[in-house]
Amino acid sequence: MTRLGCGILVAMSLYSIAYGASRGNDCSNCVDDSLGSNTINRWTMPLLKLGEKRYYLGIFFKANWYKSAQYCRYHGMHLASISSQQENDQLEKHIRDSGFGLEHFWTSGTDQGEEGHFFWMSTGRPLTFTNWNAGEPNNFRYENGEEEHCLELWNRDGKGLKWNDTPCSFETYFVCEVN
Ligand SMILES: [Ca+2]
Ligand SMILES: [Ca+2]
Repeated sequence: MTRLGCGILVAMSLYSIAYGASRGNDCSNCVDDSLGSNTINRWTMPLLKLGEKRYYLGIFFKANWYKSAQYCRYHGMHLASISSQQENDQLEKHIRDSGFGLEHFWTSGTDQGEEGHFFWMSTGRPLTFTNWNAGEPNNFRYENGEEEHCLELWNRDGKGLKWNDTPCSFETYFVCEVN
């Protein structure tokens, strides 16, 4: 056997030992096999199940909307979409209970495709339920010419995590979801 072939065999054996040993560990809060081949996520992504969905709060680093979306996709998820008051309230409570109620969080909402027409990038669907803060979305234009096209959750005035359109280049926390 070639050195390379031997190396692959050893790597595969180690993988199956590690994988096999962990199979007995029922990880109900983790991304499962059906989400793709990236099974390493089974043990690394703490997800919380709320209703039909499981959520991951991206609270260990801040990133712009694109990088946040990429991070969620890499881990078999999408940036979150919010389709009902109940879903909104559950997610808000989860964020607040986690101690991050005063932070900003990206969702998958955006009107980059057509100004003023927001949709959820995660599902391709237009917004059916909305929870905009007063005066939002205002598509504010900044000095550098950038306008607001990405939907964040933000407790702007102490009235809860309402929706706001903000520049997609803004770096903040984010919420990933998986069904
Ligand atoms: Ca906009
Ligand atoms: Ca705004």
